[in-house]
Amino acid sequence: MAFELPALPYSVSALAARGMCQETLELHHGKHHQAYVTALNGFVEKDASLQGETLEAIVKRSNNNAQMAGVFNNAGQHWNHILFWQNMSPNGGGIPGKLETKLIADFGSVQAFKDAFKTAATTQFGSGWAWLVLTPSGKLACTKTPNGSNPLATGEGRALLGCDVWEHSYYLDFRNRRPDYVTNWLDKLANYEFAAAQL
Ligand code: MN3
Repeated sequence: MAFELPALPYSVSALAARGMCQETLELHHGKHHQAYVTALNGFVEKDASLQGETLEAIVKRSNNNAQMAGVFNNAGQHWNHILFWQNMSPNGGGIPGKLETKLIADFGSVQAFKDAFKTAATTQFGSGWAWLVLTPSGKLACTKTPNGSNPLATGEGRALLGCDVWEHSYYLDFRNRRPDYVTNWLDKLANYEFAAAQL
């Protein structure tokens, strides 16, 4: 069974008032994410050993495998974007008490968490992702990965929030200003309800 582009959990114009315009979402979801899904399905069609495998299994198996770099890039990006759409909300930015308590316990303050996340996002050289993960030791941490990689591949923990810092994610709205995109993402777009539900 082929992999499919999931529908957005909101309309393409739903995030415009919060700093992500309709054109960004139309291109990012309808073109970029669709291209990863189409490419992944192309690899699966040509490799019987991938057929019937879950997306998670394909990401793990193709990680650090030079012969499967194309599979990994597209499977990783499909996994990352499925999470990314859920990681934003037209009512984003509000942090539920349960998550706020844990952020303060593990980072010292909500602002310290945001600073750490922003550092991860802005120091990722070139394309990639910034993450809030629940590490295997039970503590929250901010990490970053290049290109299509993710915490599932690196084993750094369960991804609670992932912010796409590829230029296609912010160039129409913020041009070259990645730090402004990330600050806005954390304050107005991030779906902390979703993150809290993963704890
Ligand atoms: Mn993207």
